[in-house]
Amino acid sequence: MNDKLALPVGTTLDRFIMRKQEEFSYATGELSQLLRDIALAAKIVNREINRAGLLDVTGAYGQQNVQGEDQQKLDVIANIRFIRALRNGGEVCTIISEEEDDIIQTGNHKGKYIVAIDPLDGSSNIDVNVSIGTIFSIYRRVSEQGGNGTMEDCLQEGTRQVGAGYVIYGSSTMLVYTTGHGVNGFTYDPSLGEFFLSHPNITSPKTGSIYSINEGSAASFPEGLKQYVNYCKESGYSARYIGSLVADFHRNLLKGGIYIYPATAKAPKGKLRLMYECNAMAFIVEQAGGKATNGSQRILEIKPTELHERCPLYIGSTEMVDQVEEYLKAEV
Ligand code: AHM
Ligand code: MG
Repeated sequence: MNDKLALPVGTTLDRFIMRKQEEFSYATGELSQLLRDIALAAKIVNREINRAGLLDVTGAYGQQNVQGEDQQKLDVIANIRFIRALRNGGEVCTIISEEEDDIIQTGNHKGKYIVAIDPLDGSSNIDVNVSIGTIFSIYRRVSEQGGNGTMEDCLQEGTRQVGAGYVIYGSSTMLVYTTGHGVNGFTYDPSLGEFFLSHPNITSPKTGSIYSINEGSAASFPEGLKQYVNYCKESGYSARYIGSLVADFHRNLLKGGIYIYPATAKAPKGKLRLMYECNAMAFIVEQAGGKATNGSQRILEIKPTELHERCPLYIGSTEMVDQVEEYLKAEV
């Protein structure tokens, strides 16, 4: 799983991508270009986010997205920026976005790749200066090149991802990604306009003592989950919940912990989207040695049936996910 060739901390993202392309021969360089396009859009979105308070671009946009939630201006801006970068890059034939009802065709009929993206995750935190993120998954199209991508191209299982990552716009901005050969993290230096390798070969601690869950919905948690949360409290674990999946996931990935968004009365199928949030994080956590399930089934093996479907998410340190699954099983 780990990379053969360790590149030193401080290597630029561009150089890293180039060296990995040589090492793993994702031959033609198209995936490399796609990753660079995402990094470019991330820099632009980072700039917009940093200016948000000044430019009055936060706040509701007066429109709702397909999930019936208020769209924030920055959600819209991030959506436009990522789509534009991927369209201009030329490697992607089709995009699906959490912010759009339908498939987006880029017009790049020769593009080999499909991207699923949540352009700005953690939208309730935008207006209050708390960390937010971007999440993306990359798939190879299964349809013939030369035309638009199809629904079948878009609804592939998570196991078929060829790349996935997230950008966290936090106390620093970071890009963390995998192409199936381990996980690497890059920190953005705004003065130089470059991402630099800062977290090589990230591995998830086997266990931890942080649990991240919105306990406001505890009354409708599955019985086994209620008992697991009690166990966390009795064990003196730390409760940490930012309300931005990217930020909660990132902290737990580095420190050891579990993030849970279960089925609740308000969100009977869970809140998070399989295609835009769960699959990417599941690929990353597995590549780092962690685990992701919906409480019983491996996230990456769920066969998607619709673009915006939701699923419960139990993700993080392997032993913690195993343990909560034991509690859930015992309940039956
Ligand atoms: P969003 O994509 O609309 O921002 O929703 C996803 C977010 C996650 O980042 C976060 O973990 C979760 O929703 C928080 O939801 P809740 O406020 O119900 O706890
Ligand atoms: Mg989102």
